[in-house]
Amino acid sequence: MSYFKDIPPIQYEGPDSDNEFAYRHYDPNEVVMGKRMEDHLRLAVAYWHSLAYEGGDPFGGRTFERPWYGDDMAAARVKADAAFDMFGVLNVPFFCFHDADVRPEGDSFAESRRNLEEICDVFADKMQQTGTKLLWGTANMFTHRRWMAGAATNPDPEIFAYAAATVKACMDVTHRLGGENYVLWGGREGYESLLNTDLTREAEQAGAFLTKVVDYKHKIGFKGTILIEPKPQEPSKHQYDFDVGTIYGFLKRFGLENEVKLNIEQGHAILAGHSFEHELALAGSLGLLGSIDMNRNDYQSGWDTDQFPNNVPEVALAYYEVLRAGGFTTGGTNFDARVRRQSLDPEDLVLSHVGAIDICARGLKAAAAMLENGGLEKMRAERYAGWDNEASQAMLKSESLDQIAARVEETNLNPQPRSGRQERLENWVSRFV
Ligand code: XUL
Ligand code: CO
Repeated sequence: MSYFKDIPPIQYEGPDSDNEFAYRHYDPNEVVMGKRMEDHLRLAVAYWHSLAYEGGDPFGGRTFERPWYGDDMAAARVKADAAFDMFGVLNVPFFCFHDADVRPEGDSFAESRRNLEEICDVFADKMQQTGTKLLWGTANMFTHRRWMAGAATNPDPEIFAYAAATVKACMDVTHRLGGENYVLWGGREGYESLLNTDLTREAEQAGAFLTKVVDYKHKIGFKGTILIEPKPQEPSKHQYDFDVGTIYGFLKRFGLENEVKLNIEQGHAILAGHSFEHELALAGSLGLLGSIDMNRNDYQSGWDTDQFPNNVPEVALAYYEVLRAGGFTTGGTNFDARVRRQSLDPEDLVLSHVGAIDICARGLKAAAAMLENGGLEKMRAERYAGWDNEASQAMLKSESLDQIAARVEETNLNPQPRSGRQERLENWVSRFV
């Protein structure tokens, strides 16, 4: 009997519906800027938060009671049944998982790999039956104690080897399941103390590791995108994949900037001292925008609280940058979000997603309306219009510092500041959100 048996499939009923179990704004078939909303958002449920998380926090353990908790293959199968029931209730097209979310750890590497492959056989059947697709797969190289000092950046080469074998196994199943991306988030790729850390070696190890991942992708003919997920801290005090700008420098250093893109998460952007839209805009401008992990942090606590998004203006500015960058290709919107530990019921798991999906739909529609109106781009173009002539371009490309200085004196240049119009632009945005 399904864990979600009392919950009807969630359908679009429009903004006036007062049915809790309905979408008010997410209509998969509604066409926004020439594309179905489902194809824009490419929504995914995160297996770890909705199926594997047990309600623990640093001060207390499991609060949830789910019939699939357990560390054997039988439990993993019950969990898979519940997962696909939930995807069906929500009518989301994608899911994402780590190896550790879906299979029990074995007594050896080979047994862990076989467990993973066996569960992925179950997934393959269910995906075929339901049409649910895999947005991305990934390896959990942060929970088990072996990873405490990092995976690729570990001081111990045996851990590097174990990490390489782990990623190979996860890429293999991702490839087999038709996954559209493969994600690397390096929660322990960083350090606790600089006193015991060789930064130079660790960066070389990370570069060598990622190069092997990219080579392997080509070797097996995986057509998806390799994505790195930036985050500045937590669990490590300092993490190497700090933010978009930092990863760009890393990719350039190892010649991988055309091979790897980014999976950008709202809460991680905030931890790095940026806004989500900043990280998305920068990734878009560098050609690195791959996919997003949608959530929100608690703005007071300063932790990565992985809550469901509930702020349309913020989400609208995020999708504005996604649309401006041309929208998702292999990427999508993964809800890297979990219910609070007091939210015990199956309804909580489902309705948390329903609310978040509606927020994303509203954000997307507002973003599309802003882009179609063109007001922001027009004001921006006007602000930089001085650069759109030959003389300005010549200054950038060919004039030397002393030539520019001479011209400034010859023409008695006396530039006058102009308004940045920030509040007018904020007012403009408010009309759409
Ligand atoms: C951790 C986080 C991860 C990655 C995948 O903060 O976001 O769940 O998304 O490993
Ligand atoms: Co994430």
